[in-house]
Amino acid sequence: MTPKSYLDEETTVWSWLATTDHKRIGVMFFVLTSIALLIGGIFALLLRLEHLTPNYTIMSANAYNQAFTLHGVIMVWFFLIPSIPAAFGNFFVPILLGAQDVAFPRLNLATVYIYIAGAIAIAIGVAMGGTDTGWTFYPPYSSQTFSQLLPILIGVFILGFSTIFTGLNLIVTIHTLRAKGMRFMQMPLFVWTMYGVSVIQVVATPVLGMVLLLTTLDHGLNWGFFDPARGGDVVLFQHFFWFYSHPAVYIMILPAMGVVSEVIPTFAHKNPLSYKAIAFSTFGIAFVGFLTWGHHMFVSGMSVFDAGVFGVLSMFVAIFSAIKVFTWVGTLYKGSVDLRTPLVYIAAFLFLFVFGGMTGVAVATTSLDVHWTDTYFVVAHFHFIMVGASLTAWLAAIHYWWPKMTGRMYSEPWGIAAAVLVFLGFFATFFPQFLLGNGGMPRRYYYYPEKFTTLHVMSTAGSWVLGLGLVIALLYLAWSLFYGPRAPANPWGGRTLEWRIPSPPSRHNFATTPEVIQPPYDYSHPLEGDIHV
Ligand code: HEM
Ligand SMILES: [Cu+2]
Repeated sequence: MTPKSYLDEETTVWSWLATTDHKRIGVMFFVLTSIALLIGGIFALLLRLEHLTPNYTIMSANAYNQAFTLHGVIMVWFFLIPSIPAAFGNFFVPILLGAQDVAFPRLNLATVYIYIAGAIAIAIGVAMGGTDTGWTFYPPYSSQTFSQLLPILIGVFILGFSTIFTGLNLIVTIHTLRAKGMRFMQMPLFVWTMYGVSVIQVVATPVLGMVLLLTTLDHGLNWGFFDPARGGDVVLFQHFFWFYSHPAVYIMILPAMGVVSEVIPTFAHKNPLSYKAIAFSTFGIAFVGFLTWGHHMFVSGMSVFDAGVFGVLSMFVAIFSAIKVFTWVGTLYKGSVDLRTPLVYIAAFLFLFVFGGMTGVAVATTSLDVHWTDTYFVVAHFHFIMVGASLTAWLAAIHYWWPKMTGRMYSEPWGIAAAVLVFLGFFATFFPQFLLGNGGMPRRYYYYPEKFTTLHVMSTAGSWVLGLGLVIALLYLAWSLFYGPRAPANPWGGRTLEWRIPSPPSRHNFATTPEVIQPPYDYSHPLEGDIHV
């Protein structure tokens, strides 16, 4: 008799709340981060609606400041950072390694509750009146604002531990729980990016914790770490904050790159053009990512020499990213390409990531950045990467692994329709923002001059199309949960280990520990190759 699936084995609420199954924890994170996306998305739509006209449209200037602060805090820390590692990383890394669970299952469960505790602190802050500093919490404003900053700082501080423990767990899992015979160079590429991202999570997040703590002391107890009048240094905050937050943008993009590296070989039915190039460039990005934080501070008074060094180092990230892009495109080239929903999202990813990355190189050029910094140009740059690339890859991951996680198929025509709407809506929302920024529209401003109206209206209309695409995806996925056709074990003809076990998998994934003697992607052999499961 085949064992029951992880969904059917026990069905009580308690069996979920107290589970140590990495798959159920992954599903819980998927639900929690999706709720965060929904809330952050509603804020985004309201912000865009406010900018439909140059003056008051739906909210006061104060409410606008609060809305963009919460939008940023929720999207960065509650959605983007955990969205792939804590949900899909938790669910799939052990399976891709041939393991039964992560190394520390109870610590894994704790990360869920730490996340929820952080979210509760934020909710308390909002109930007390919210804050208006922006997600970057820059002093001196953050030391002096009368808004309710403390609960927000504490919420993000708590959440950081969830990120650190997820990273720790995945690192130990990758080192100790690989299947018999699986050497490092036989790990699937998604696992490599999870390894890189986990290292960043463990090394960088404590620096965020520290700077949040110092800001809490400055704001709450009137200490003076960042106050020059008392011997403090206001720019020191920016160094600490970006020492974390630049690597953090790679916490958001590396997992997306891992998804791309899985989806492309499966739907091109072809081995990655160079497994080593994709695996090693991950570490190039992770390492150089720690040396570039100063590019956020070109106008903070740093020397021309320092700015030049940070600018050039930043461009190395683009080299490693380009290695990946060429390898992915080379994998697709002459493959037998099956254009299904996940691959449509990946096509959008490739276009938008290259676009966003190129504008990254542009803003890393000091002389240009002096003109663009703190304008909508920067807003457009990072949304091209964080939404155009990371969110798009997250959507690809949902569709790619949906049959495995839920045991159901979704509607392919609806999937493709939603993907096209998401792409068009995204482009219409954010492309005009490059033009706005270049024309001189500053970020985080409530009022704007009449001459910017057309571009702002285009951007707002785009946000409705993007929102519509996401709502359609939500609807047909929810429908598929109950009425979708049953998924076979391997609907796409994938080669990695998750496709060798039933959909959905059983509680311990594998009946016997698999032995792996093949490289992870071996399209030169017929499907039932030499992997013994
Ligand atoms: C080719 C690689 C990249 C380069 C050279 C680059 C460069 C830059 C530079 C110079 C800035 C500062 C602009 C300014 O404030 O005036 C910036 C801002 C930003 N970038 Fe990138 N970037 C790259 C990729 C990425 C990626 C992959 C992400 C996210 C996943 C990202 C997210 C951000 C964010 C969030 C900000 C602005 C944060 C803020 O001020 O609120 N960038 N980037
Ligand atoms: Cu940066």
